[in-house]
Amino acid sequence: MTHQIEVKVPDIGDFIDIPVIEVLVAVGESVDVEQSLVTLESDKATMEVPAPVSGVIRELRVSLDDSVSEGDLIAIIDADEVPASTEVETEIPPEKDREQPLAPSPPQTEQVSAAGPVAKTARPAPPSTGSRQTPPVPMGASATSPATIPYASPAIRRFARELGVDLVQVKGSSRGGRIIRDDVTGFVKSTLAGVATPATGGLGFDLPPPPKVNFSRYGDVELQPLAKIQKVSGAYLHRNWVSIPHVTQNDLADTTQMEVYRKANAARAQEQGFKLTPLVFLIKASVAALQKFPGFNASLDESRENLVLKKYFHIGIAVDTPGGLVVPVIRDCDQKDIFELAAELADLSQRARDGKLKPIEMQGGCFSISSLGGIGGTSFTPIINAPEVAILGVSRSSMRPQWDGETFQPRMMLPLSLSYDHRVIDGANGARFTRYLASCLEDFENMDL
Ligand code: CAO
Repeated sequence: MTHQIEVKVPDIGDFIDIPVIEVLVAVGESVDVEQSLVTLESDKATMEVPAPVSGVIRELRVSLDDSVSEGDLIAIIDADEVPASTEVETEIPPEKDREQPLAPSPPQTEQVSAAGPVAKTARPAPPSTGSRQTPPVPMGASATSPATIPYASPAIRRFARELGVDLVQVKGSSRGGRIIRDDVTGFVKSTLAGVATPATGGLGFDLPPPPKVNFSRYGDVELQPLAKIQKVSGAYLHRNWVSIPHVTQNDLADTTQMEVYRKANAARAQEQGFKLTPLVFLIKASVAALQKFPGFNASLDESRENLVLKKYFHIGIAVDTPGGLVVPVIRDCDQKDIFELAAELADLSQRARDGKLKPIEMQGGCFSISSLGGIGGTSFTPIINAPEVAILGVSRSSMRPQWDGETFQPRMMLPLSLSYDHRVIDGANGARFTRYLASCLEDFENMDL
């Protein structure tokens, strides 16, 4: 007798469209009661959805990077036993089970919501014939074949992800080759000491460990834990910095005329409750440059042999918040005018600072802009937001003397710093893109504002 149990997303508070960051089981795999099936990650927390019963995974209805909300179907389990809380019992003849193992008819399933997110992970069952997927490292992880899928609990996978460790390279010392925390820390130590030889595509820097210093020997100190966003984004920034060959191209755009136009329209924006800053012109100029140079509106696919060219223009904007850096995405910037962009930017950046962005609002970007123009500086090296291939850094514009062939003229010059992925973009195109973007700002009247 087979009892089919539907596992749905439990009550997860006010959150909707939470990304699935880990799928921890595969169809056909045996699961224990309370074994985690998937991991969901909101901007505030990571939660695992456990199996309400033991049995065999019959169907998986979610994939990595799907977004789910309360009540969405995650999986159907052929339960070993009917849990006491279920109301309907369904018997499926074994013959039918064999004929259509992946297509149970909906009325024959029982509905059980998972008990709720669990803070601590239940011990996973040892791997059988089923496969476990490696954690999705957001923003451009490489795929792992089932043959190389490491055997580790979700908590260990999360720990490894925070440290930027690829578990494929770690040898498990526990029963059945399961990877435990000590294996991960041991791997990190040996890598830092230059001992480990990465098996597959690892970075394997042969660096000495950072010095261990007792700072209090030199004066008073205080320990301040990093904010959650800093810890999460720090790992990704580190990965992007060490795994992408960055080149930063600097240029200056003459925004003297654009500034006259912007100031003339500032009051109109003010009346509508937002500011018209240079950033919206930069978004428009970026879209124009991405349209002219499609290779910048692209990502490397998992094989790293093809470029995925995007036909949409979603621009991520780095926003400085009390908890750390976040990058909300303004969608379809080619279809919005500068006032619409300014209104959306004001809304997104305010909600980013209030910690109220939905995960979906930070996904799907094609190209990012990091503007420090409101603060100062003359140039910097922005870190590419993988899987994007370029990011524009903007510093503060200032009046500078420009030679017009006869004399120096005072012009409002805006510094641009474009970091690009040199595996995908060569230096000449990096310079062409940046110059074209600057020329769009200089001839702003020709832009689709
Ligand atoms: N040159 C001169 N002035 C500039 C400017 C520039 N490039 N960019 C903005 N300004 C001015 C604005 O016009 C505004 O002037 P007023 O107050 O007189 O109107 C002032 O600086 C402040 O602008 P702002 O920062 O509030 O607005 P913005 O649209 O330029 O930026 C946002 C919005 C959310 C991107 C920004 O507030 C922010 O968070 N920036 C930090 C991004 C960051 O941390 N990046 C680093 C990431 S690490 O790579």
